[in-house]
Amino acid sequence: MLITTNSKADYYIQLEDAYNAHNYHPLPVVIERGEGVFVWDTDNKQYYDCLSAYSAVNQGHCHPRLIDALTEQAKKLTLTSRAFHNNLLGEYAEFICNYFGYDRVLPMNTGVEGGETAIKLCRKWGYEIKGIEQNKAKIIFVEHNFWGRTLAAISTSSDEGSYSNFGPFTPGFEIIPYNDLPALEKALRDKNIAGFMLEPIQGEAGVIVPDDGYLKAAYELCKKNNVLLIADEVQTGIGRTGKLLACDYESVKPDILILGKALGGGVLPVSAVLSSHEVMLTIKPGQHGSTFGGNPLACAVAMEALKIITDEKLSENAFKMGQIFRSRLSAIDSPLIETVRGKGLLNAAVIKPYGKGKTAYNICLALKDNGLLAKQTHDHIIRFAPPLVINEDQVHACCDIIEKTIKEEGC
Ligand code: IF1
Repeated sequence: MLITTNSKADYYIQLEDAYNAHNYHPLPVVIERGEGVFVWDTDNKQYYDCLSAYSAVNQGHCHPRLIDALTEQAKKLTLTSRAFHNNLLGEYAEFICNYFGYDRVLPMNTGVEGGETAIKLCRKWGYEIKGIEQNKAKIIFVEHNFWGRTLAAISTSSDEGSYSNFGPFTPGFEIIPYNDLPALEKALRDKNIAGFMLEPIQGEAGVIVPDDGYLKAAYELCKKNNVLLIADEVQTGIGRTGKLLACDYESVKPDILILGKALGGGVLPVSAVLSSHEVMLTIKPGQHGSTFGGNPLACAVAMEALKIITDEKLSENAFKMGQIFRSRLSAIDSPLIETVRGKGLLNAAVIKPYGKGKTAYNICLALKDNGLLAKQTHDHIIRFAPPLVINEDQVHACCDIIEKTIKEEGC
């Protein structure tokens, strides 16, 4: 295709536009290189990455230990399929089960595969252990959840853009309001409920932090009703919110834990579902799996990704840097900012249209021009989620850019 432009970025954008599905509307920036908290575009302009690929790059871009783990293993063995054993899967399974305190793991690749796996495990447990009548099992979800783009995932969505014209939808799901214990108590009276699946903090919904105690109380209600609590920590897990898991803030140990994104350190798609012997062993050989699930390359990378979180104390750093970040943003005196919220380094600024009716997208464009990349979620919320390796000077530099931009846009 003949593209006439003097700009490298424009060339790549036009090429992408000509040959890709239009299932995204990215910011007009073309990234070519990444290291730590920084990325550089095709004109070698540096940016602070305040999205971290939606929390998949918690360890920072191209972490040398991850690149080494990837390249060393890639020279030896990358994929055997599960038709045969390999020398890393057992070691990885033991490592990750001990790391998070679970009996067993079912390795998958993407976060949504983790969610699908959790639902299959929960239903199987519902029929074979809880004794729910065949094909009557239900799982409760919350409004404004996001756990991926598969048909099951969009069947639980309350966002029309996610499900419109993709029906018919998967049955057996109920949706209740988030952060609403009476609604959960009422829904749990149904004896066909097998599970309750939620994000401990809702990411895509706009970094919605539930009331203190909600998660713990929800867990207790599930226990009381013999229902499995399924925590989707694909985005909130692995240090992002200032603890290893967001569930750790309330000492809740979910019956089924879903991990993804930063489990692969932003280098490979790696997801995992962790649970007890009782739940996990309801799935027998041949009843679930995937070509790449548990591949040796992913095992090597995921073990290193988790070791980095511990060795570099990235959960603790996220906690401290997040406090600085929120206090700096909350101190910005601007009619544009309605509120700032989040935990650890999963934060959001809620923008209210002011005067020129600025949207969050406009501000993200201006932030880009000022050297910081962030993405809006919905029209009025900007998520700020830098890699967890960010240091105090870099947090202040990011906040200086945000403050400067907000003042310029809001004046
Ligand atoms: C896109 C959103 C975030 C997730 C949670 C499971 C998954 C995700 C809590 C599925 C994935 C990604 C998907 C990605 C953008 C991003 C996203 F904006 F779409 F909603 F982070 F908020 N559970 N979230 O956040 O994991 O299958 O993608 O590996 O679709 O563009 P996945």
